[in-house]
Amino acid sequence: MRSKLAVVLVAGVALASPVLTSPFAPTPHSAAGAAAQARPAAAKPPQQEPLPGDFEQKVRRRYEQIPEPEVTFEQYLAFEKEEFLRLRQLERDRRLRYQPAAKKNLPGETYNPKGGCGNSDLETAIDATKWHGAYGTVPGTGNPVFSSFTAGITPGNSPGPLNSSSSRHTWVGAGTDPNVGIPLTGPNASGQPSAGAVRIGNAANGAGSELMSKTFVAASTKIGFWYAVVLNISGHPSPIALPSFWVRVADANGNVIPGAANLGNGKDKLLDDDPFLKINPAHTHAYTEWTCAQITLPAAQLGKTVTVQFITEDCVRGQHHAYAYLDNFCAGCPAMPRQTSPAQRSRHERLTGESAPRDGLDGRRPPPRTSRR
Ligand SMILES: [Ca+2]
Repeated sequence: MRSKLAVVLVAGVALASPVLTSPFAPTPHSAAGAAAQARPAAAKPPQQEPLPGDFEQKVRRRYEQIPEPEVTFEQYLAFEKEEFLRLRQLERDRRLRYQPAAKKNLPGETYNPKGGCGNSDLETAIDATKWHGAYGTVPGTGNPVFSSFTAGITPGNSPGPLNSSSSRHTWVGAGTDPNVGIPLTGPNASGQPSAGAVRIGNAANGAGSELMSKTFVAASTKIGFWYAVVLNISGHPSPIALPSFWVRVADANGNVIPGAANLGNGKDKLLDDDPFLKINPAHTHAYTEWTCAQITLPAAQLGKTVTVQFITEDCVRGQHHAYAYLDNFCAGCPAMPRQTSPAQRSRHERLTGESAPRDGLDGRRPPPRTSRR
């Protein structure tokens, strides 16, 4: 299994305390430090170079300090090894790093920064000249460090099994999700499931994070898109430990544009304990049906470079996955009720302790949340 737990783990190589002992612990990410420890004199490809002699010993020491490990030591070790090698490779070749606003093309991609709405319906394939892809891991802080992500759309248009950790950005045709029974593709103009979409992330564990993004010059302040989210119910109390889907809209400097994205809960992020998510009969996954959401840019962003990132994050403790489907980028959203009912607000406030938005729930009904695991 590929390491998705790894930033957390490899960060531990350079840190005195193991990140996984607490999802609240700060997790400075040090690919450079990890790579420096591992770099031998021989000029072999990074994957073929030996691991440090005490690698497994250190991993075991960190593993034994995890109060409630959610993976076996063998899984933990495999995660760490793979992530160590990934970061070592990134350190050797910086062109492999995810650079959302890069002016130079990335290896294997001929990305056009003015791609904008190109390949937005994803009907036949993912066009790697119109999308950026990347993957990494979720550190203990819960905040992915995108500069530590490896660029590329994988496997893209090749088969990508849902349960494979290597299926990070997978083109999917019409079908049904095996975990929650929703269509794999967003609606076409007739309102029926379309011929193709993309699945971001997978149903494998390991604290992985995947993203797809577009960087373009904003020609409109309104950008609609369709998404469906499937989040493995973690039962964890910490917001940063929860599987999530995040739509991050950033300006030309990479800073989040506040309030630009609203996933229907008044926020740009959905966590697995959001009371407005549906729950599958097996109570293993929280999910949304296909939903249209809209990005609203400030007028000051017109004519400027904007990056929209669709990000899935597994739980940082390593056992619970997150994935999402995306379709119809740049589509307009049909008119939908934007008023939240008093009953919805009441339930939201009772379950979350937070004030419920009055205009952002899109008529979604809070599901029963009496059984979690
Ligand atoms: Ca489609």
